Amino acid sequence: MDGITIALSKGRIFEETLPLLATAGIEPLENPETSRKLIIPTNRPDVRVVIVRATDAPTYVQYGAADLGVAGKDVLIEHGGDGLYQPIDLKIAKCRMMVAVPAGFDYANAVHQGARLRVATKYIRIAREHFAAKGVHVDLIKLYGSMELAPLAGLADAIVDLVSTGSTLKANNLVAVESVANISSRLIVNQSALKLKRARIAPILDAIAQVVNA
Ligand code: PRT
Ligand code: MG
Repeated sequence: MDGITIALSKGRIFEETLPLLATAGIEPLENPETSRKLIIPTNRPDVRVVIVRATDAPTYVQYGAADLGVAGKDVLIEHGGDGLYQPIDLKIAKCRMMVAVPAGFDYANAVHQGARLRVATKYIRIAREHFAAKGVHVDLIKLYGSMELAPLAGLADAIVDLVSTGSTLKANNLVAVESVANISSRLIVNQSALKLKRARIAPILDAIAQVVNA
């Protein structure tokens, strides 16, 4: 496609990216929450939005199936940055990646004793680096969702997961015991698309950078 394709995931990223796109004069013509369409036209005939899973946005942009996209730093660290230019921290979809344990579990003492902890997470790479840097011995268990269940069901001693309001942890009788990283979403750009379509992409980046840094 000669125009511009933007990869977004449904939910908070789509919602919070909308006002940023609007400042660049781009308005999607349908809402992915109500439409089943995966390719959404915009008010600009040369710009379209493709709806992808949050974890797939870097892949679409890396291979050039989308020129631009938005992805959480959590997703970007796990994916790796290959072929991606990450010019703007959009400061949206903010949360923290935390270590959490069942209320009553003495995490500090377990770490102090040198216990080997079983940690369930979707974020194997981030968790491995975090615990290695602290010299904590862990067995990492890969999950694809509902991390909060793992300690309750006896699968793991701890989890590494994203926390925003904290109500999911609370509802499951878990407490956050350590911060791993502050997370927000980045604009990602295919490197060769930026060269080949610079005349069209650069003004979009400029408009977004201006509101984000205002
Ligand atoms: O939901 P789905 O399985 O389709 O995919 P996804 O979870 O990858 O996508 P989505 O849209 O939920 O998240 C997209 C991005 O939003 C993530 O990659 C993060 O960068 C960012 N983000 C910000 C969050 C949260 N806040 C967040 N709270 N992503 C997920 N959560 C989850 C968290 O995993 C936990 O289960 O919400 C729950 C905790 O929320 P609180 O408010 O109860 O603390
Ligand atoms: Mg989710």
